[in-house]
Formats: sequence, C-alpha cells, structure tokens
Amino acid sequence: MEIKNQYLLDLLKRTEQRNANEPEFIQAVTEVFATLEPVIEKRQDLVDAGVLERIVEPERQIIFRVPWVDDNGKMHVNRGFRVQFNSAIGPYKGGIRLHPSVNLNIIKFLGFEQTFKNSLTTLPMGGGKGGSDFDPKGKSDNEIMNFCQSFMTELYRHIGADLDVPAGDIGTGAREIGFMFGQYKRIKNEWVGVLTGKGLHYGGSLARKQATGYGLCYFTNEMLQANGTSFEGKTVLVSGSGNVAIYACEKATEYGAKVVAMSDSNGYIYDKDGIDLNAVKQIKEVERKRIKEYLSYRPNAEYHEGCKGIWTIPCDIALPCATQNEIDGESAKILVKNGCKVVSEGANMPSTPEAIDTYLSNGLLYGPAKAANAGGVATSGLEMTQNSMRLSWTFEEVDEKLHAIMRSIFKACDDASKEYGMPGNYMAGANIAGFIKVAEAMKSQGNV
Ligand code: NDP
Ligand code: 2IT
Repeated sequence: MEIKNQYLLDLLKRTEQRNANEPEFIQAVTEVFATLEPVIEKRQDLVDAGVLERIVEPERQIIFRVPWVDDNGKMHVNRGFRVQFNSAIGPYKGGIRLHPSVNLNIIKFLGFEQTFKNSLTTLPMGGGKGGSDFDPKGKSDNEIMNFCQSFMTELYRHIGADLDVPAGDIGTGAREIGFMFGQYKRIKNEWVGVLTGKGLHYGGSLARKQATGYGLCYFTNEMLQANGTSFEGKTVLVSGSGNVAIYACEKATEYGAKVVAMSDSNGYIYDKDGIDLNAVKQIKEVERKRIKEYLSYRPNAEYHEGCKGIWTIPCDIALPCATQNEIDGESAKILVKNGCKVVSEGANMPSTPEAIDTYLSNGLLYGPAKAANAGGVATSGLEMTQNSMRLSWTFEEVDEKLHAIMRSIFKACDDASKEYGMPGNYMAGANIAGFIKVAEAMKSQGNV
C-alpha cells in the first residue's frame, strides 16, 4: 500500500504529527488514504471542502475516571473513553470495548473505521466508539455491575437515543449492556433505546447476538459466489471464541464448510473432525472458561499454547474474529503457502498492512473488516428502528434484512472497486463506497 498523491501524503504526515504515539489510528488512516487516491483525483470539490482534514479529526473525545469497588472493598480506578467521531449521516454509533489494552489510540482507530462501516450499512448511523482499560476476566458479576454502573454514571450525559448509541464489543456482551442500560434508565428516568445489544426481554433485537458472525459469512458467501466458488466442503479457521467467532463458526458450518480451529488469547484448539460448537458455547457463553477446556469434551482434539499458531494450520478460508493485527506478514505468508485462498475479517483491522499486501499480491479473495463485519452494527441499527417503532420483528425478519444488507454491502464494494479501476480489490471498494457517502454529507452540511 503506497500513497503517491502529494495532497494525501502531506495530510497523512500532519495527521501523524498531531497524533504521535497512536500507531493503530495512523494504520487505519493510512489504509483508507492509500485507497482514496482515484477518488481524490476525480473529486476536487471534496478536497476543496476540506472533507479529509475534517474526517481524520474526531468531532469530540471524552476521557473520564471510572472508580469502582471490588468484592473485598478495595477501590480501583480505570479510564473510560468515548470518541464521537463523525455524525454526518446519523447519531454516533459504535461499541464499547472493555480490555486492558484499551487506550485513546485504540478507540480512535475503531471510531474512524466505524464511520465508514456504518456508512456502508445503508442505515443512518454516524461513527463512534468507547471503552475502558478495565479487564472483565475473573471478575464477579457484582464487580462487573459496579464497574458498569460507575462507567455509565459519567457516560450517560454524553449519549442519547438520537445522539450517540453505544453497543457491545470485546468484553462487552449482553450482561454488561444490561447493567449499563439499567443505570442509564435510573439516572435519566426515561426508557429509550440508548444502547443496542440489549436482552430480548427489554428491547433487544432477535438475531443481534448472531448478527456479526452470520453477516460475516453472508458477505463472504457473496464474495465466494462472485468468484465462482462457495463454502461447501472448505476447511475454515476461525480465530477467537467470543461473540463474533461463535456465530461465524455456526453459519460457515451451515453453509457446508468444516471449521477445524478456534482460539482465545491463551491458545488454540485444532479439531480435524470439525469443531463441536455446542461445547464451545458451553465453555465460553455459559461457564466463561478458557478454550483449553474443549479437550474435556473432545479428547482427540489438540490444544496449543499461543494464539498465533492457529494460522499455521492448512485451510482454504481464514476468518480472523479476535482482535487487531492478529495476522502479521509472517502468518499471512504461511497461510498462503498452505493453500489458503480467502481471508475475510470478523474482527476490526485483524490484518497488518504487510498481511494485506501478501493477500493482494497472491490473488487471495480479501473481505475487509469494515464491510465484512458490518452485520453487527447493521442489526444494531435494526434494533434502534424496532425501539423507535415500539415493536419487535421475528428472528426470520431480522435475519432476512441482515442478509439483504450484507448483499448490498458486497455489491457496493464490488461496484466501487470496478468504477475506480481496481476490480476485485474489495478493500479499496469498501473504503471508497463508505467514504463517498460520508464525504457528500459533510460537504452538503457546510463547514461543520
Ligand atoms: P468477545 O469479547 O466476545 O471475544 C473476543 C475474542 O477474541 C475472545 O476469544 C478473546 O480471547 C479474543 N481476544 C481478544 N483480545 C485478544 C488479544 N489481544 N489477543 C488474542 N485474542 C484476543 O468480542 P467480540 O467477539 O465481540 O469481538 C471480536 C472482534 O470482532 C473485535 O475485533 C471486535 O471489535 C469485532 N467486532 C465485534 C462486533 C460485535 O458485534 N460484537 C461487531 C463488529 C466487529 P480472551 O477471551 O482470551 O480474551
Ligand atoms: O465494531 C463494531 O461494529 C461493533 N462492535 C458493533 C457496534 C454496534 O453499534 O453494534
């Protein structure tokens, strides 16, 4: 990925200088800029309107103290973030990540990506992201509740159903959303759809839990079909074993593929007969234990320490569904050497720039995160619609809408890649299609 356009190079340099020590944010901006050259050359009006200078600067960034007390009465202090990146096409929208690695840089890269992803969904949602360096692992339900209530006690004043609608991400699932929603309602004394990913008894949408993983497979299936192939009979690796990974595994298996490996941050399991997903759900969704426990359900499977090794297993299709930069250049080369033909991203920015170069130069089909994993936030958008209408759709209705959205996202990426002279480069297509809608909206709204 090389940028030649002088205007983009100068702006990237200024962005790097103004955001020193934010490598993931700069990585995300660089990737988008590298694919926008043909747009910039055609659309001087967008350059004149200062759209790019504005799009790399969040509209608002909030950082706050989150004090909470553990079960032994000890006080802890974490740092909370909400970055409201862009509201050109709708209220800020994006998840809340709870993981010790969270800092402003991580939340900014995620908020930047979210802006383009949400644009691709076809729904009216702007981009935002939040989180904390709180580590939910090993905490009791009571400690999780104390943290979530403290987090919301500050966050509530910055969000709203027509302003900013957070949701889940790493470390934030239905349990955490429930505690945050309860605290928001209590403080504001109003019941509104201010969070998505809610429980089904109180305004959550059917199929939201499955949406990111299913959507990833719907997108990947479109990409495979457009290139004359399918999931049928393919060997698949799915990294991670959280919300996205579990439902990617489920849908890929339904499509006739065999998923042979999954992982967590400690290590990976390899089951040559195909993953027993009920065992994984029991371990991860019910017991909240480590993936290593899989061996007690399937003694013939293998467990290996370290998460990178998963990419050394021969496969046809890799679906990274854990975290950023989990596939580096070296892992990408091993995947290619072992015959992998497709990489489609459930996680946000799971491939390093070197990995992406390796996919593209070896002719792999590459489904970039902001298109491939957009099914989660799209279904959050559908949850917002149901909340506003005060009704709930059936699982089938939501799933059908999700499927249609993923088809339209693939088409938008495919069309843009062709229109701008890079057919088959869905990363370029996703960045261009996502960008143009936000840029047009920003230009129309003037200097804001
Ligand atoms: P979960 O918390 O449910 O699961 C995360 C999984 O990834 C776990 O298996 C976790 O292992 C692993 N993981 C997390 N961090 C690391 C790390 N630093 N190194 C290795 N493994 C790690 O999160 P989700 O499934 O919701 O999210 C996974 C990815 O998908 C993220 O990139 C997220 O941003 C993205 N995403 C999520 C959406 C959603 O709707 N939830 C929508 C779109 C994208 P462990 O348990 O050991 O930490
Ligand atoms: O990265 C993502 O798109 C998400 N974590 C989902 C965000 C949402 O608002 O549903």
